[in-house]
Parts: sequence; structure tokens; C-alpha cells
Amino acid sequence: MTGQTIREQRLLRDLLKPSTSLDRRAFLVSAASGAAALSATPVAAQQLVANAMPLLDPSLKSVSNRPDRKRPTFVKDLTRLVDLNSTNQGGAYWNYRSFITPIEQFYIRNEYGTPRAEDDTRVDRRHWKLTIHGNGIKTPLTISYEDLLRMPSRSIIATMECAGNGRSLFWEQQGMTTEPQQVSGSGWGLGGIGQAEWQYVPMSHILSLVELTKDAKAALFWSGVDNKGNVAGGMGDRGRPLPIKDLKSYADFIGLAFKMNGQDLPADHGGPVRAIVPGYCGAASTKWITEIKIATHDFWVPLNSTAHVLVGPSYKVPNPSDNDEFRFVSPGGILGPAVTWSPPKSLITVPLVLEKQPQLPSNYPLKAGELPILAAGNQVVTGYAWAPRYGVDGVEYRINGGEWKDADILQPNLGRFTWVRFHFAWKPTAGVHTIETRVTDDGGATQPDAVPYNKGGFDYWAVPKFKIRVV
Ligand SMILES: Nc1nc2c(c(=O)[nH]1)N[C@H]1C(S)=C(S)[C@@H](COP(=O)(O)O)O[C@H]1N2
Ligand SMILES: [Mo]
Repeated sequence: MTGQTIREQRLLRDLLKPSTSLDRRAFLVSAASGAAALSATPVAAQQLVANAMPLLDPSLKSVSNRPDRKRPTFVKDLTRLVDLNSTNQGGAYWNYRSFITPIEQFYIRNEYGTPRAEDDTRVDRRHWKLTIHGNGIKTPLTISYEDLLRMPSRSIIATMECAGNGRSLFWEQQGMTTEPQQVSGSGWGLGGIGQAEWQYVPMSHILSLVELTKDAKAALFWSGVDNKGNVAGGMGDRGRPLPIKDLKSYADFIGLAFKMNGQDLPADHGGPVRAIVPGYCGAASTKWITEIKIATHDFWVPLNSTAHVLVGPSYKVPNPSDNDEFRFVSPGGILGPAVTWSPPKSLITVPLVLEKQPQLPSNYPLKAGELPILAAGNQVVTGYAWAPRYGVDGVEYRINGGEWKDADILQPNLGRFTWVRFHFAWKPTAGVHTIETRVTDDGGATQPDAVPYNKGGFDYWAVPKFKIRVV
């Protein structure tokens, strides 16, 4: 793949850079093994990254390969995922190496069980239908899967992230475990994110067919399929609206996705068709979509009223208008403003120490309070950083509260909607160390030291602290 060539080139460029300090040059040469390293061939450089962070505990390599990693609420193999509960499976981000997250490593966030085509014709591609209607468009439209495939489509590489990703850090770093500042929800650690290549029919095309009225205000992307008790044919309450102005500004990027990493969209990820809203909290990307309603009023549904909303003293409860539409929520039921853009975040590929989190995932590779173990000596620390709204400008790291230093960003850096991989050299001695990382985005925002409380633990984007025991 070209990615590897670029990565090699980057490493070699760094290796040969005149500004490279002697220390770093010595490290790079000695860390790669044998004669190949001395001639600085691309192979040696490639090995360097492949050998990054050889954590000593082998259980960190695979989350779990126990045969009991099957749950009837999901379809795909769960072996490489972190078992949060029966509807949420986290990414084992300490095993992430690639720019694109393979489907088997991609987190799943469901409110209910995954609907299956064999049970429910609404998610069977032979019967799937999408209805686009409402008083905000001139020409209502119903399309089949075949119709969708015949439409012009494009692909985008974009992260998908749950707004609850990083919630664990509200507990671990800000101690928000008890009232009045109690955060509750699934403990994703930092595994509620992945990056895929999505193939989709852009909303710009759909809008050209249905034609917005001048006063169109909001578009509701609705599933109606997945539901409590997983009843086939039952009525679901999942979906989310977008303001028309956002839909229009990003009409080429928001769309109806039918492929993920080149494969038919898997059931757990919303197959046969889901909405994709790049850069927004994952909740906006409605899976198993069957309806888009575009209206001259706003919509209030669970995902922008009660769940995935910011509830706390720093946040103002929005006011609905009289003619707004309510589904599965009452006008008095709105608790706070909905999360929108995923904020800038970063991680290194090391499992977080979870000490205060109320419930550890059953197959988490570390026990409560346990530190991951790394060998002393030359290491390459690898990580990921993303800032979907504006793109990543730079990534910094610091060790044990020392000075912030620049990490090397691996190409490609595709800008907004995508993440970057980064790395830096480290030569630790035995003892306990803390590594922190922070990203600055192209809009000028840098990860802060702390974030204000919100009850659901959404949008935790403060600097993460990774504790490591070096032996
Ligand atoms: N119909 C439906 N769509 C949904 C959800 C859901 O429960 N039902 N979960 C949302 C949330 S909260 C997230 S973070 C993303 C997760 O997408 P993934 O499971 O493909 O990673 O899907 C969103 N779309
Ligand atoms: Mo989410």
C-alpha cells in the first residue's frame, strides 16, 4: 500500500534530517536491528514502526480470543473488541496500527440489538426502502436499494466517534464519580472511535431530486427499526435531526452510506444503509435508515433531547417552538443541548489505567488500577489524533509533566474528518511514567487540561494521561 511507502519515506527523511540530534539518530539506528538499519533501507524504517511499543504483557495484543465472545445482540465476530455490555463494544485502540480501522476492530454503539435481515425485511436489501418527505421539500421520493446503487456516489475517509468516547476520563482524571458531579454511561476508555472509508450517495444529490423549499428548517434522519426488546417489525425511536443550514453546508459530505471499507455495510454498522455525518458525534449517523423528513419546523427526538445532550450547570436547556415535532419525547422532556462536532482528541496506543471507573469491561486487558508494562530502553510510542471539524495541525506530547514536544505526524494527513497517526521516540528507565498528548487543530483549538462536568460524560476532550510501568 502507498501508505507504507509514505510512512517509510517520512521515517527516512527524519533519519537523515540535518536537524536530527545525535541522540535521536543513535536511537533510530540502534532500535532497528542488524546491517539493514545501518544502510537505512526502507525495510529498516518500516520495522521501526512495526516494533513500536512492545508491551510486555501478551494479553494486551489481543483483547480476548475466548470462544464465548458471541452475543446474540450483534452479528459480527466480537473477538477483537472490548466487551462493554450487550449493546456496546469498544475498539481495542492499543491494538490499532492502521490508518483505516478494519471492520472487525471497529467499535459498535447500539441502543438496542442489531436488527437482522433474516428477521426484519426493513433491513433486507431486497426490501429496504427510504422515504424522503415533509413540507420542506417540493418532490417526495421513495427509493429502493437498487435505486440507491444507481445514483452517483463518492467515498470519504472519515472517523466515526461516539460522543461518549473518553467518558472514562471524567472518572479517572476529574474524579466525577459521585453527586453532584456524577457521570454515568459506558466506559469506552478511548475505544469509541474508528476510521473507515465510507461509500455514500451525497445529500447534495438527494437534495437535487427533492428540492428544498425556501423555508425548510430541519432534516430528520430516522431509522424506526431497532427497538427495545429487538422486536422484528417493532417501532424504533432512533434517529437525529440536522439543521438545514448544516445539511446544506456539508451536502457533499453528509450522505447515505452503503459500503464500509469496500464491503457492503455490515449489519452492526447500520446495513444495508446508514446516514453518515462526518465529524459529528456518531449519534448523528443514523443506522438502518428508512426515513428522511425535511420540514419547516424543528424536530425533538431522544437523541437530541434526553440522550447525547449536555446536562450540567455550564449548559443551557434549549427551548422548543410551538409547531416543532416531537417523537418519543415531550416538550418538557428536553434536558440540554445536543452534542454536535467531535472535539479535537488524541491517544497513544496503550490501554488506560482504569482505577475509578464503576465497571471494568469483562475482557479489559488490565485489572482495576493495574498499569501496562513496557520494557526500558529505546521505544517508539505511537498514537492517533483527530480534530474532525478543522483537521489536525500538530500533536505534542510530554513525559512526567516535562516540556511539551512535537510528535512526528505520519502521512497521510487528509485534514478535516480524518485522524492522523503520530509517533515519537522515548528511552525510558525503570519506574512509573506518565505520558500526555495533545492535539491542536487548524481552527486553533488545543486540548485543555480539564473540561466542565456534564452528566452523560460526553465530549471529554481534555489531555489524556497514560500511566506506564517500565521495567
Ligand atoms: N438506528 C440507530 N442508529 C444509530 C445508533 C443506534 O443505536 N440506532 N447509535 C448511534 C450512535 S450513539 C453512534 S456513536 C453510532 C455508532 O456507529 P457504529 O456502531 O457503526 O460504530 O451510530 C449511531 N446510529
Ligand atoms: Mo454515540
